[in-house]
Amino acid sequence: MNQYAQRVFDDLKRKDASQPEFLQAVEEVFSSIRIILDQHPEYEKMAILERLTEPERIIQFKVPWMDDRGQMHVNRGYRVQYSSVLGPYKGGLRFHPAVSLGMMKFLAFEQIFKNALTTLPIGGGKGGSDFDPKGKSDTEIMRFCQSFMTELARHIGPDVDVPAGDMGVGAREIGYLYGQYRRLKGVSESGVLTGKGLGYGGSLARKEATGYGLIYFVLEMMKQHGIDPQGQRAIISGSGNVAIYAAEKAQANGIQVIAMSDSRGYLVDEQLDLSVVKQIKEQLRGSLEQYPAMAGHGRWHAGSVYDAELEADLAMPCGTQNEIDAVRAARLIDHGVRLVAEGANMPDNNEAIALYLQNGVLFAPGKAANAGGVATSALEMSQNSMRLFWTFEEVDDKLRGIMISIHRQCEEAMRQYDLDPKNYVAAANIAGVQKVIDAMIAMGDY
Ligand code: NDP
Ligand code: 2IT
Repeated sequence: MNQYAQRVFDDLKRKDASQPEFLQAVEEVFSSIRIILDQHPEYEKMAILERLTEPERIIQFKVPWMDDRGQMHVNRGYRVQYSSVLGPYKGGLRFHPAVSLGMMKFLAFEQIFKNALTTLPIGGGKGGSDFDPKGKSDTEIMRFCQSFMTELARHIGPDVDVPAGDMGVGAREIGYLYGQYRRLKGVSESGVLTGKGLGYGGSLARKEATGYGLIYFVLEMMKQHGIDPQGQRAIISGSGNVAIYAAEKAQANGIQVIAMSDSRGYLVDEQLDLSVVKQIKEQLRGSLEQYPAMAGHGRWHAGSVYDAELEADLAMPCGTQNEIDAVRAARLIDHGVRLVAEGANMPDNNEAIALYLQNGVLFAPGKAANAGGVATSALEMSQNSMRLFWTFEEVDDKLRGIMISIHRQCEEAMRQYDLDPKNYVAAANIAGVQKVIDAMIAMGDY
């Protein structure tokens, strides 16, 4: 970090001491962009880093809801409208008991630069609630979503702020949220949310987009570095929306997925049957623990897949943040992992990333590798504005093109700044941040 970045970071550490994930995300970005800060000493007088790190607006609200037994509950709702420099605030909603303001800020901060890399006109935002969807009935989920939207509706709009899904929020929740928005506003503004069902304004390929996009990016990395995907062994953590469709596209390209996980444990299976994983997670909303009995093969273990001794070539963490620390990263490297690509947001901590780079592991950060989801959300917005639908192939082709373009932007930053060609983290941060800074300066005192 250069002196200016260190001063701004120290100030944030003081002001946001209770937001460790946010500070971690800022530290990763500030450390990566040293080279552009050194080349632009004028940025300090312009307070560029202060302007980048201060959210435009934070909304926190009360979400009261009634369970099926008539008991009332209150959860906390958030929407962090971080940056509208490049377009309407855009980013998902997370429903998870660990949600806090610091978590929302880290996710919204990451989203700004991820969205910039897509080259589509979207700013950065994120929201959610500490509501735990696990074990809730469908009617409880519906009442919660309706109450959440009752407050959120006044703050969003197709040209203002466009939420979507994230952990714990999928098509079912988006449907309930969208229904409530329409009733409150009395207008058909389908572009106000993305990830909608196909019958009411959703886009084909949005469900698959983050996972497929991750693999399109990984295939570009492999092509660039002379690796044949056929027969590569992969660990994919998580078994939610991102993990499932990453596994599907990986298998379609000859990559063998040997392990997947969830919040309770992990599954190891050399003959992984993804249709059983889909059935457990998308229909039964259950645990991978059920897999061996249903599939007739595979082994279930409690704990983290990153504490297992598994021989693999690739790791694609698609579960949650900070799954991999230095000890787990060292274990992956010792067991043969040569490429790590983040489907989740910030699943590797900064010490893990440093170890990958020291050991010549190809590393793609989430803001580049998982940008396919939000990019396809922006394609959903385009279709809504045009009032038409593209075919699956049309959307998928555009998604692939966007992921290839993000890879190209990373390569260009590597060339321009003479970076280590395995260091996609510096390249992605430089490319994403520079776009936001340039637009911010062009528009005056943003
Ligand atoms: P889902 O809720 O669909 O799935 C999350 C998965 O992670 C579940 O399998 C869950 O287990 C697992 N998980 C949760 N906590 C842990 C833990 N502590 N250890 C191991 N696994 C855990 O969410 P998504 O797939 O949508 O999101 C996954 C990640 O990808 C998040 O970081 C999200 O921010 C990011 N992301 C999502 C995008 C999207 O379009 N959805 C786009 C870009 C990034 P269980 O099934 O037991 O709950
Ligand atoms: O982290 C992410 O990029 C998402 N959860 C997707 C956001 C979106 O608006 O589609």
